[in-house]
Amino acid sequence: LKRVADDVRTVPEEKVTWFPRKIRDLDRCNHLITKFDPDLDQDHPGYSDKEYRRRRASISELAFNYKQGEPLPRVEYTPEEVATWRQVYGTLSSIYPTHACRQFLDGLQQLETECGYSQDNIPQLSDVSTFLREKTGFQLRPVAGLLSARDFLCSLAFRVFQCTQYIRHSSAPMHSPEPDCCHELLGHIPMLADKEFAQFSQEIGLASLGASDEDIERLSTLYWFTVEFGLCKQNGSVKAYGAGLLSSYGELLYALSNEPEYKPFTPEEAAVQPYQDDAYQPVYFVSDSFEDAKAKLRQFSSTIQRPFAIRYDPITSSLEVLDRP
Ligand code: HBI
Ligand code: FE
Repeated sequence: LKRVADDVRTVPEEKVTWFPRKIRDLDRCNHLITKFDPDLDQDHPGYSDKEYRRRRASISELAFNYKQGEPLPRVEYTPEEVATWRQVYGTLSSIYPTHACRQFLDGLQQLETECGYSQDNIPQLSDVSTFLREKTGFQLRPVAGLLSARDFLCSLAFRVFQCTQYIRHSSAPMHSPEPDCCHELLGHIPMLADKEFAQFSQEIGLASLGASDEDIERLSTLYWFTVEFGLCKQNGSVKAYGAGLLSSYGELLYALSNEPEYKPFTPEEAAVQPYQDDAYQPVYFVSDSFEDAKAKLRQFSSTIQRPFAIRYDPITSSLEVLDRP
């Protein structure tokens, strides 16, 4: 492998989709999918609540204006917002001990003792980011809503998790059609405090860089059935590690009942499994362990064809792009 000099490219540039090379490039990775946002989605619980929409827009504005390296914006949540959080936190916490995997429970406990997680406090992204950096090197950046799969995945390559900061509508504390801070802070963050899982997430991100649209589709489906809705075996029983499950009381109960279909996790199958993003999953994939999921994923990533290889440099948080021989 030799380094690709910028002036003597052997890879025809126009054939490869642009992708971020350094962490600051993530300032350009902010393309939103608006289909579930309350200004456009008539089924959003906040659709007819002007005040809610204004509030959500003002919190999203903080994310639109954010540039890599700036301090993460802090939000002073209203008593109504904290009450919504309290209800979500309290309800979910009651079933975590029986339904969540060990890594999640460990992470959440650390967040409670070290990072201000509690029913009465919506944690600030800034504090959570400091916490995660120390645990796994992950950091947060604020995002204004549901991001395109390509932009969402590529940030993971840099161990950056794009995190919404507004909260769901108070009329529907148990469900949000779009990601909100309950989904991110309760569903995703505890898992990102786990070293194995952090590495697993980064590897999906690295595999996405410069990938074709078809491969992005496969990777985001794979992400959906693992990071969002994955189950794993632990001490002989099945537990949840997916954030979509760990932030949804109804689906968490459903996923671990005897109703749904289970399949043993294989990336090849999970990457092409059809699903709807507004209903319970038709099937859940069960991994034997994280080690196992990661090994299988690594093998799968190597089947994604790219005319170059990529090396991540954690010291500079940047990518080296290498020619294939
Ligand atoms: N955007 N803000 C945000 N949060 C997510 O969890 C998220 C996203 N965009 C896409 C996505 N998740 C995934 O489901 C895959 O499409 C990559
Ligand atoms: Fe998510």
